[in-house]
Amino acid sequence: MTNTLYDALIAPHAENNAIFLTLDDGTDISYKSFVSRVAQIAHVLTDAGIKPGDRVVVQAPKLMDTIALYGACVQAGAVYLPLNTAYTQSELNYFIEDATPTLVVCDAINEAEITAICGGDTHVMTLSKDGNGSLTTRADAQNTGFPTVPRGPDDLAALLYTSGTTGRSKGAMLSHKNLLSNAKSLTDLWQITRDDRLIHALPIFHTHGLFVALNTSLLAGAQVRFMAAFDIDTVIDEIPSSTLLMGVPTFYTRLLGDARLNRELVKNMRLFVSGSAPLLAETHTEFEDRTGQRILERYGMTETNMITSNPYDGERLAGTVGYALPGTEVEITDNGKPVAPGEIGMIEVRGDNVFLGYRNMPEKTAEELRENGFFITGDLGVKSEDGRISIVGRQKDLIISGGYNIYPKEIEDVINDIEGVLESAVFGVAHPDFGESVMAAVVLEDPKLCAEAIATSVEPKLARFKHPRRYIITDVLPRNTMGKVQKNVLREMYSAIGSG
Ligand code: MCA
Ligand code: AMP
Repeated sequence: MTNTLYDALIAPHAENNAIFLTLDDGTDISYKSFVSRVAQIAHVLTDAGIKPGDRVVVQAPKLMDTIALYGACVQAGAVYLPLNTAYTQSELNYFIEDATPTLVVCDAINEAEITAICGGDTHVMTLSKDGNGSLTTRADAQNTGFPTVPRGPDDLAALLYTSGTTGRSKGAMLSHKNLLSNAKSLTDLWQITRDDRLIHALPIFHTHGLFVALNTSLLAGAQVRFMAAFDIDTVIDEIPSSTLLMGVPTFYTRLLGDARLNRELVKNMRLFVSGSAPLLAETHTEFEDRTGQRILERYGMTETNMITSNPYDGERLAGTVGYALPGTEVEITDNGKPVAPGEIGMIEVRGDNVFLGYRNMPEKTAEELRENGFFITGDLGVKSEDGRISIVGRQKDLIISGGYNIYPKEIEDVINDIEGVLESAVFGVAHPDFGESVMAAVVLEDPKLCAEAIATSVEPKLARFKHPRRYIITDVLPRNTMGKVQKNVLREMYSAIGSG
């Protein structure tokens, strides 16, 4: 019996003594010991009664055991559901209610809160920043061999929530095939091998840090310098002994802001990859001038994994996201009909990388995933004669701040619920570090309400990175003749004052 992802990513390393992870304290974790740890945690899962297809919610720090827990879910046939560690209790409430997990793994500091949300039906185990917790204690006592649960290509491997334009997060259901096909395409295209050493400074609760970075490393047997978070000094220190960096544009603007970045520093680096947000052409050019290396920009989504990439060998063009990945079709359409090269349209994508649908949301799934298999991304693009894609805008109302996606509707709903608020519009303005940052224009019903009071009400409801950095109290929101709020006008009006 086979297990699509486990057999490809983890099983081959059972006797591999090479280093998989190097942690911040200098500890090396071999591939072989990682495989054993995965098995130990898989035992913990089945001992807790987890069955194939059950969801395991994970809001845990970035640790070796957190990745082993991902591997264990794959091996035990469970569905891995990672959550941003910044999410508040009220955000967690929704995810837990929607996903109905059998187990939630969290930092011990959140255990009481999460146990209260779960009620009695769900197991709660802990995994804290120091690496201790009830999950690890249980795992330590387990056998290092585990009978892998069979799972096929179309079985669910992960459920990743992505905020929506309607304000409600949608659980994107990703199959073993979705994840493996993408990992294979990227590993081939970017020529990742066991000789590589990846600087891993991304969070592991999103596609970029979890699947793009770790699935490709596992597939290739590469070494990973596993950092708890992005820290400029650590990254600079590790560059000379590494070959690969995957990051969001903020990583690159921060590197450019550091005088130590030069040709000599990066001479052993083979590839710098950027994604999750638009990389400014000037960042691309400045990086090449300083280092002699051209950043490779790629484009993806939670629902589709990676869609396009600039070539490894060949022209990496600033301001473009490259060609459709092998096995992935990309069309630029007008209402589903392909438009001519050079014309702007909706980016649609089809392939083994495209998810199965949104959990519990058949109508949303039908709206965004066509019967012919094409997924409507909400991004606007153009395709050149030779198939190179450039993203020129977004039809969806979305702010990308430091690589995190923030949907204005979700924030507007929270602000509009505050007593004394008539209406609000949340929009993004340019930010030198994060690319974009969040601002809110608010029309009051109660003139006594002030920006500080609104901020205080928003605070416990939304993760910190979603908080508007500035509130503008205004008499009226600019609207077009259809009555739609003109966010471009707000952006123009308030860009100059900045978001603070
Ligand atoms: C942190 N803060 C932020 C952000 N990050 N605010 C807005 N946007 C952000 N991205 C706030 C914190 O709440 C805190 O606020 C203050 O900044 C400092 O927090 P700290 O954690 O120290 O920040 P940092 O270390 O400077 O983090 C910036 C970062 C990080 C390294 C750019 O945000 C990051 O790792 N981003 C990557 C996100 C990512 O992986 N995206 C991929 C999504 P205060 O001080 O006020 O309390 S996957 C995806 O998009 C698709 C599929 C794709 O194509 O990849
Ligand atoms: P997520 O909701 O985290 O899945 O983010 C997906 C969105 O991030 C895409 O729909 C794009 O709008 C954006 N994105 C990802 N990569 C890029 C890129 N290289 N350039 C511009 N936007 C990007």
